[in-house]
Amino acid sequence: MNRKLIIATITFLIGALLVTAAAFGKPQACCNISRAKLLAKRSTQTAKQENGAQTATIEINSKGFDPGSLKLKAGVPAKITFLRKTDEGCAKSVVIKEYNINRDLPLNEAVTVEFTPRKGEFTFACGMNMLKGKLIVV
Ligand SMILES: [Cu+2]
Repeated sequence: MNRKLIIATITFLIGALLVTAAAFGKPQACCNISRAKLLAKRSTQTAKQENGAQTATIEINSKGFDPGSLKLKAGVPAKITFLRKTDEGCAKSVVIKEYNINRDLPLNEAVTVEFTPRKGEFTFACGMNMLKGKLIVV
């Protein structure tokens, strides 16, 4: 038997188990929103390319950040607008550590952050690092 294949299969099974455990694990106390609910609406959106810039809007609703992940192009200035539409939960600010961004998100007020992304994956999160979303830069 191919040993590499067996190891790959076992690794995959353990990974799948961990993901399942995370998805159905206990809700985090911080945000009053269960993990299952958070994962229910995890969509990916691609930023709109326009006049040498890229734009997108991320809402904060009862399900957390929506979309949960955003695809961006590396090296193109990005203007990402965050709009918090709920007083539920704790996403009253947004932090993108790698780009030194930390902004308050007043209720129903659009807040646009600007940065030029580099290749890689980056997390955006609430101020307590509980609610999270992902930037996928290619
Ligand atoms: Cu939080």
